[in-house]
Amino acid sequence: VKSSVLGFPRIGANREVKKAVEAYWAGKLTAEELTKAAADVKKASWTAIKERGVDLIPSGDFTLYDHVLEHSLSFNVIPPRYQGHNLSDLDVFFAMGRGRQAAGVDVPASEMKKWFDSNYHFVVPEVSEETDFKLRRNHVLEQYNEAKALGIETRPVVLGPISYLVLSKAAKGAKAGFEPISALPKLLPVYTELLAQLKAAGAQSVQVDEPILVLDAAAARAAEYASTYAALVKVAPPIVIATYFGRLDSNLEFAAKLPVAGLHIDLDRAPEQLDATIAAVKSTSLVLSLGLVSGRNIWKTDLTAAATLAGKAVQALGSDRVIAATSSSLLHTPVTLASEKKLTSEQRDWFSFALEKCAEVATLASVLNGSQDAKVTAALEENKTSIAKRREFERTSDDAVRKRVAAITPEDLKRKNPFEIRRKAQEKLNLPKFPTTTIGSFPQTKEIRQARAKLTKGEITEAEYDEFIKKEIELVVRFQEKVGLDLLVHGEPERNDMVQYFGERFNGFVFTQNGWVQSYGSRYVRPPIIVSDVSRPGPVTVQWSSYAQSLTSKPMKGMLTGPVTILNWSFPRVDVSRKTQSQQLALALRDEVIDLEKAGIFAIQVDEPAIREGLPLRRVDWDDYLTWAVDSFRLSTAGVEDSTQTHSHFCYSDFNDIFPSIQRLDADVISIEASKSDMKLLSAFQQYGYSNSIGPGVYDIHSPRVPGDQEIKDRVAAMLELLSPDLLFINPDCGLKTRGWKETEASLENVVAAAKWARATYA
Ligand code: THG
Ligand code: ZN
Repeated sequence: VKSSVLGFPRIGANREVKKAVEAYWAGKLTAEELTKAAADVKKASWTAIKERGVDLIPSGDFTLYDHVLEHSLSFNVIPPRYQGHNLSDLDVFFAMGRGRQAAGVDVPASEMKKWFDSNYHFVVPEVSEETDFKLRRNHVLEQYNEAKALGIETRPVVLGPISYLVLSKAAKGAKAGFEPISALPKLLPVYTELLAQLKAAGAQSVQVDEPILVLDAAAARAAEYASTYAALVKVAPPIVIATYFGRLDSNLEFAAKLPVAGLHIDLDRAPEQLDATIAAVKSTSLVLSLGLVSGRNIWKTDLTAAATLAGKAVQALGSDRVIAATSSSLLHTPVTLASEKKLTSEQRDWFSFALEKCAEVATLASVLNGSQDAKVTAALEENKTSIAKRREFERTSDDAVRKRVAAITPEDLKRKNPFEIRRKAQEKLNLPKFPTTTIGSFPQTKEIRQARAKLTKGEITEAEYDEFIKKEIELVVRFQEKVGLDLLVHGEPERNDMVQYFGERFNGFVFTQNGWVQSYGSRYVRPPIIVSDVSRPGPVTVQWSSYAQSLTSKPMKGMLTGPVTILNWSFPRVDVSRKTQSQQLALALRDEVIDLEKAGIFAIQVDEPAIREGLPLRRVDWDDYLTWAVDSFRLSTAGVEDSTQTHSHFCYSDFNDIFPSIQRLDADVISIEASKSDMKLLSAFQQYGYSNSIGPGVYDIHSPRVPGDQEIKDRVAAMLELLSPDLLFINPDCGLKTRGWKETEASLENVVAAAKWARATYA
């Protein structure tokens, strides 16, 4: 039994890659210096993985921005707008990832999408009939050779051709109905060359990721899989096809017949697929790679249980045909527990970050090989003790919380009256027709970040920090009054991250100091960890919202992050269902909502940007998730009077799948990111007959560009073709925290002008 890791975080133990990349963008680092910084991180990772005793060490998965984008550059899948600017390949790469606006070049970023059900975003490849596929470079080979030069033999990782194309979208100029997968015959020679080069360089095997095999959509691709891999195995090193984040289900039948050397399955997400997989591969020569150590969560693996599970495969197939592996790439976990100085020893003993997971797979393989090595035995014993202690802790539940969850009734999920009646009651807010508002956050300036850093370091007192925050809030309120917005917000200067902020103030969470996980490009998040029952020790946002309200006669909107989003962007506990954790969060938030109302805040927004991302990968699992997810949102918001207006906000979302659920949330007002997807999304809302108020974003805040006055009016006019003038709110498409003040002011002035124009035109 060999041990393997499917991929490793590429951010560096101390966010070296973020720092280097951003310095390069700022012109403070040369391309050579950036390459050197990247090389140092790769070397440190490979060395550390090797030291942990892992047999199959990944290479080719490193990137300065996104691994899917690396493939696009290697395959010459470069949309024409990024070509002909005389840029280096490195700059073409970054231009595709984040856009480029300098020296006569003005190109927007490519679209990003969520990577399956994770909080990682990949850059969507754009393919058309015109795409000139060729092996422009071989980033996998480069990294393989780089490791080899350091004396480290690795197993290169490449995203498989079918997953690559299924994750692609048709480029703008493509013929109507063009499907990227139709380009497979043109892409195949590129993979042939890439893999042949790896073989020539001496790679002993290669990991080819085909994560779409866990989707329903792959069922229609059986023939393509068979012919593609029949061709690739002829030239490639032995191929292990990696699937992750879910179960193969019916796709197992054809996947197990592929003429490759091995198949990897995720037993963290879907342990139930082991028996069927063993049965399917038994009569073949396939090696089975078992994803036993979670790549998506940070809990220590129960090595004894994992060894028992894997033992079935060893028994059935023999130890030569089994690999003990991480369930997926470790990209979704922080680098190492070694950086955490503030966890208690009890807490530290529960967790395992990427490097600790490497040691786990190595130990597992040794155990499965029957090793009598004292170190292995000791590691296994130590693990047993840790797991037993955690189990013991899990029994210390919060009875009050448990009782409250058990006592939730259908009535708790219902507002007092239907929307039509609530709408009348909400006239007390005195909002004009076409009310203007924002999504909640205002620019997080350097000064705000510095003040927070000073507080963390103890350089200023809590009281001094609070004074600073109050001044910021006042600034934001005065600004909104001056610009003429109708429904105001306090701007959220006190928040670091919309999830972390609440986690830090609720019981049941633990925080890391350095547990960064890449979200996209150079943007990282530090997911809180849910370790026990969740409750709210006291009001969290009420003091800020009421202070803001005290400054103005206009209505102030309270701002909360919803239960499903807090859950999806945290590391959840695994001893209690996600549904239960979501209900506990919902109850904590419900109390906050009611406290805001008591404090005189009569518009309250509960954001759920991650509700779509949490949708299960298999359609048969949707209903269950959507039921508890929507119920949790309702539980958090339904405790208010008819006259209190509830809002919610969604972004990064493909709503088409979940319209009935959006309606069932029954928020009085929703704001959505619609400015990019033209009006298609809105016509879907119209067709679906969405009945509550809606604020489709009138401009894209993800770019510093200021939308023109007329441009916004045109958008509003187009929206009014599809939506009732009585229900339309006018707002940007997302929070403004990543924007600067200057463009924010100019843009919002145009938003207000458009609303005034609409009031006059549609009076
Ligand atoms: N919070 C969390 N997850 C998210 C978002 C979020 N996932 C989706 C989307 N929003 C991702 N967007 C961002 C945008 C900005 C940043 C991170 C994710 C960001 N991060 C800071 C950085 O990398 O410098 C660190 C922030 C901090 O200090 O905490 O700016 O909003 N959970
Ligand atoms: Zn948003």
